[in-house]
Amino acid sequence: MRTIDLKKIRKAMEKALDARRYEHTLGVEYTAAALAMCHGASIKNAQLAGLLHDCAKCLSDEKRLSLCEKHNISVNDIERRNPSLLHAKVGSFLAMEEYNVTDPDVIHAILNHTTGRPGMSLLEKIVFVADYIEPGRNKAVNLDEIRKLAFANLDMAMIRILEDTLQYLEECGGDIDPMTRKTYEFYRTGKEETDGR
Ligand code: DGI
Ligand code: FE
Ligand code: FE
Repeated sequence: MRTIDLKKIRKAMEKALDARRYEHTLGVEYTAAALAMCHGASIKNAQLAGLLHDCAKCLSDEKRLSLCEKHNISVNDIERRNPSLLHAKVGSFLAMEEYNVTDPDVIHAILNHTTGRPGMSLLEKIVFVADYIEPGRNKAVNLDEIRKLAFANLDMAMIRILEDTLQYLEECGGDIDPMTRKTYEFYRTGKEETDGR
C-alpha cells in the first residue's frame, strides 16, 4: 500500500482552501486524531479524513454541480437547491481522484460528514463530531457540553449534534436533507426508520 504523506496533503489544502477554512481543517485534523486516541480508531486515518473532509468547500456551486454532472455523481433535489451540501460528495470524489485515497472508510468519512447516515463506522462518527467541536468553532449552542461528551460517549455526542443541527435548520428555515433526520432517528432510537411498508 502506498503511504499517504499528511504533510503534502496539508500543503495542498492550504492552496485549495481560504485561510479560515484551512484553519478549520487543521482543527478537525487534530481533534479527529484526539478522538481516535480516545476511542481506539486509526489516528492516521482520522487525520487524513479530517484534513480532506472539506476539500471541495471552496469550489463554486457551479463547479460542484459541473463536477457531479461530468462524473455521474447523483444530485438530489435538496442538493440542487443547496449545492453547498454537495461539498461532501464532491470532496469524497476528489479525495480518490486527486489525493489518491483508497481506504473506503476514509472516503465514507468524507462523504457522510455533513448529514451523517444510519450505522456510521467509528471513523465516520469521529470526523462528523470533530467537524462540529474543533476549537475554532464557537457559534453552536451547547458546545462545552458536547465537547466533553465527545470523549465520554461518541454516540450521545452524535445525538446532541444532530438534535441541535435540526433545530438550527428548522429555526432558520433551511432545507433539511432527509438523511440528516434519518441519522438522528437512527441514533436516537437505535434503529433505522421504516416507511411503514
Ligand atoms: O463544512 P462545514 O461548515 O465545516 O460543516 P458541515 O459540512 O457539517 O456543514 C455544516 C452546515 O451544513 C451547517 O450549516 C448545517 C448544514 N446542514 C447539515 N445538515 C443539513 C444542512 N443543511 C441543509 N440545508 N440541510 C441539511 O439537512
Ligand atoms: Fe463540511
Ligand atoms: Fe468542516
